[in-house]
Amino acid sequence: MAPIAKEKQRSLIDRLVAVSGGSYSPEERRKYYISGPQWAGAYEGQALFHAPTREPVGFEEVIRNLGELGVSCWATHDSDVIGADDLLTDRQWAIVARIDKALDDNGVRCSMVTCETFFHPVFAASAAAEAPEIRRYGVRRLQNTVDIGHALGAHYAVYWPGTLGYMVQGAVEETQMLRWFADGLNAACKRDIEVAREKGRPTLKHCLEAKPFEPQAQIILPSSDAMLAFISSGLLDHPEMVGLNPEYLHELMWGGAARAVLARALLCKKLFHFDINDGYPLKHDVDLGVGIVNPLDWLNVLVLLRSHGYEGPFNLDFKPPRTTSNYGVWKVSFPSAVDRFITLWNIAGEVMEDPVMQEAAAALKAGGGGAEDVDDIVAANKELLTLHELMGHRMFQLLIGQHRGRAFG
Ligand code: GLT
Ligand code: MN
Ligand code: MN
Repeated sequence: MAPIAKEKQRSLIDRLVAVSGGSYSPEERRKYYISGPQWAGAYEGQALFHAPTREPVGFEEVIRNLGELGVSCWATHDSDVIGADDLLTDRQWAIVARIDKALDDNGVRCSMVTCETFFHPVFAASAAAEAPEIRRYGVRRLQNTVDIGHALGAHYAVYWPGTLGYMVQGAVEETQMLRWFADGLNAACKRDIEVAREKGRPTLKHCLEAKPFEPQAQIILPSSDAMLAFISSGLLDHPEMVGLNPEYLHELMWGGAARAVLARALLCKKLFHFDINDGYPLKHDVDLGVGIVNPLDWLNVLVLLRSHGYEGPFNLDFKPPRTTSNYGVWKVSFPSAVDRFITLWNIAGEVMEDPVMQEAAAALKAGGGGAEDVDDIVAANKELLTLHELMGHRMFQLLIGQHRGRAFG
């Protein structure tokens, strides 16, 4: 093939996207509670060993593109949209007004706000650091994010505590740090109750998000389960307002089974919000688009969530790869992630109705019959238990459409 001239590359992308097909209309996409975070749309490709590969984009551009694609909601950190010098000043409200207008103009809602307590140097030792002035500043930022959330009509606040832990052991006392972390959350909930009352709005759902090993520190709340224990530790004034925002990849990162993590959160009634993406077990937080690495596992996750009536947001917390251009972020990254999600959601519905899956599950639960002696129990279930593997294969068939007659000659 001859080299593709620069000016022909976008039309090549457009043509191959069209030939690939399988995309949903913006109206169809809007039926789902999907949010696009500012930091995903604006991610420039930078990382510890990586320079940016894309140009900066502001919230107007992100919100406009989400509106055009049919992503119904937008989410942001306070500092994604308001510079450190403007935060906590009157100037921030002029920016909030511009955001509100952009949302309105593009038919997008703000679903979630999150306070950045990990990037700025003031949080080098976390927002629950020893010095009281750091913690006081952290509380002001948390409460201010609650105010911004109410001003923008959000229903969720997310907390990823970043370096809540230590790089060097010995200086930090973990129980104390956890108490200080709880103080911050308590202050956020208190402020929320006041503002919600003033505005006649429901309080926000406050969602903790775990990440096991990033950034370079020992994390003291490394997993969703650790956070569940923290919520019921007695340190929180309003544990009923606090739940989880698990992230699919963060659970894979520690070698967990995302579906089992979600099941535990569901049982505790703490699955408030869900960050959807993909990546590889026991590796870095690469944040690839949902379903691009582990579609079968994702199908299983969505079967669980559909069968338990999860109604919270699905937040596209992914990072378009460094090899994708600014144009590609909106032409390929976002629409393809949303469309894989919707397709997997629909296939999950087919799994739930599939007669093979239903009959196999029912047969396993029926067991082999009234044997009591241990050898008889083993014998009574021996053939039945082969159904586990058959069900796994059936999931694969459902994923690739063989149940609809797709065949390879
Ligand atoms: C950070 C993290 C994400 C969180 C964001 C919310 S911050 O980008 O890697 O998983 O969801 O604060
Ligand atoms: Mn996340
Ligand atoms: Mn991540």
